Amino acid sequence: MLTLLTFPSAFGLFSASPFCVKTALMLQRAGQQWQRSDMLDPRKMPHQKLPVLRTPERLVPDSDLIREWLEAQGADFDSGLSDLQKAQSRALIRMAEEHLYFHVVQDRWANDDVWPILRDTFFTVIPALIRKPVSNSIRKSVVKGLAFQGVSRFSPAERQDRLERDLEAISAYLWQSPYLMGENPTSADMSVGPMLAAMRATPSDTPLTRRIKQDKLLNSYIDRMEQAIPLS
Ligand SMILES: N[C@@H](CCC(=O)N[C@@H](CS)C(=O)NCC(=O)O)C(=O)O
Repeated sequence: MLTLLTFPSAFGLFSASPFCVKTALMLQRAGQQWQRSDMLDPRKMPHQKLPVLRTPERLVPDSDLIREWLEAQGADFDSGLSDLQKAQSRALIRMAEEHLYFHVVQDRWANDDVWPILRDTFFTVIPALIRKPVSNSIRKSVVKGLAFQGVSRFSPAERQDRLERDLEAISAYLWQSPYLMGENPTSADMSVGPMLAAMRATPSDTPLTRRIKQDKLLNSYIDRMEQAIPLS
């Protein structure tokens, strides 16, 4: 059986990581027999990140490479889509994973209100005595990564504006149909849905959680996705 190495469930989601949720959705959709194995420290993994799929032959890192592996086994997440829709889908996936994702990280790791909740969710396995210094040093490196990536260099208003433009682009699709590419969930939904769900689930009242929670269209889309491909 396939094993999905994933960050544990958190904030009411299958996993704190939208990439792990995406991969679980793809495994379900592909009709594979699989089980989850929770992990908190990915440093021994091929990319030092999760998700990773353990197949009978090897460890497959990265949700996109896992997608390719599943497609090589016969999965077709974009069945019936035109070449143009597949191209749009690729762009939406990149927007979610290479832009929106960093706003989720910023919201969770750089926010002093969220941090104590995050620390007590993610770092419980670290002995209480050293939990604070160890988790603070991990936080420091994540925050440094956000500065390197660039998202934390924008003012809150500029960040909100960048987000707004992406959310409007996603909404433009969802005004047309229940899922991004039509009547059924496809690969774009498996990236964008979990990313929006992660934004909504951050355990604090932030401009981003508020923005998503107040948006009927996006909220109902997140719920629809969760119901369309249930993850136990
Ligand atoms: N491109 C990767 C991104 C995965 C990723 O960023 N995973 C994060 C969690 S959401 C991670 O493992 N972070 C741990 C770290 O960077 O140390 C994918 O699509 O799987």
